[in-house]
Amino acid sequence: MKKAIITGITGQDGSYLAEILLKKNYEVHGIKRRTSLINTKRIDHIYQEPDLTNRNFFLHYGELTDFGSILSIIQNVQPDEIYNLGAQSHVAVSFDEPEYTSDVNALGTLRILEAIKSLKLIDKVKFYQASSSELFGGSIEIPQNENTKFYPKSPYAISKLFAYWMTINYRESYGLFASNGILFNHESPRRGETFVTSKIIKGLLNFKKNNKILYLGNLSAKRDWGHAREYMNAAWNILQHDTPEDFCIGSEKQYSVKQFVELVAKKIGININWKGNGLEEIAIDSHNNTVVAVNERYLRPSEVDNLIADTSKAKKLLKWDYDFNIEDLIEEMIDYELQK
Ligand code: NAP
Ligand code: G4F
Repeated sequence: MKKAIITGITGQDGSYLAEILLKKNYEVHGIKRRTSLINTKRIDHIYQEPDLTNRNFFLHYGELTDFGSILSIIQNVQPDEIYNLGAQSHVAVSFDEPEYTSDVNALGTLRILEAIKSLKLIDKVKFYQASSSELFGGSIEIPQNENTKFYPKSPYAISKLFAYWMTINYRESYGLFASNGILFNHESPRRGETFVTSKIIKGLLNFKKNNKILYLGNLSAKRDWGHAREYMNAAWNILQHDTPEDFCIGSEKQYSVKQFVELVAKKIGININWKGNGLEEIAIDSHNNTVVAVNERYLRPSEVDNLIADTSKAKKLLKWDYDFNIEDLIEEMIDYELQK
């Protein structure tokens, strides 16, 4: 039975990846940091009591900022695969907490790589790094692929750039099987509520129920949004490839934040029209109520305008075949909220 460690097990992606690996008969070890309130909602359905016989799912307290905790978990588990999904993953927050973001995302990755090397596990472990399309940031090349020049535009993206290159450096310097999945935005019912897709869905449902205005930031940013579960299958595939390599994973389709609002509004039966420009832009419903307005608070000091994936390499080498459309994704997210 293969053993895998997942950092970021309590996050959106960690929870999907854990399900996928358990189905493939892995022994899964998740690293979770201590929180004052229990935050295992996304993995409660796969949790196993400590006294269960034949357990194959384990949680370990650990912190990406704490080398000792990372080292001892890797030493005790002796994993075959490590998926580094843990991160301060919010781009806007990274402008407020650039040092912490770098400590977790950049140095956290280095700590894992160094632990693998110190424990002499270079020939045993395969390492997956959760890299991001944010690396492309201000790139003018459309669509973006593995050869597109990086132009990170936030402390988050810069921390991920360090981790990206450190992953390649351990591959080239020491022969570690280490790969970057450069994933474009991916969403699901488990998406954190401060990311724009989840915020829009919850916000428009709230408008429908309570007539409360949804405040957003930049409406014209364009993203390539896919489904997190499908992308975690790709993460697993990346580590099963014959050689360690870096892959772009996305849907190859693009929508603006404004278009996403329109799609959600249509699905839940709010008829909207846009009025005004820039900070004054609003969406109104057929009774002239304001549904969406812009609030400066949600604008970023620097923005990534235009992301869309070219996944030719993954299609060819990993047989990446993504056919989930955005409307189905939105429907799944809305249904989940309504069931709650
Ligand atoms: P997420 O929902 O924010 O989950 C992040 C996970 O990291 C959570 O489990 C979080 O724990 C954990 N974490 C945060 N700080 C930590 C620390 N100091 N030590 C240990 N664990 C820590 O993010 P996600 O959407 O699942 O994304 C997974 C990874 O993919 C991240 O690295 C993200 O940057 C990257 N990525 C995401 C996307 C996307 O569109 N979702 C695209 C490209 C790349 P808590 O639950 O305690 O907060
Ligand atoms: O949903 P977002 O916060 O995601 P963002 O910044 O693209 O980052 C996500 O995807 C990356 C992959 O490309 C990951 F690496 C990263 O970890 C994270 O998962 O914002 C999407 C767009 C941005 O342009 C933002 O400015 O939506 C715009 N936006 C407009 N109003 C807003 C809002 N974003 C948020 N979070 N909240 C708003 O009110």
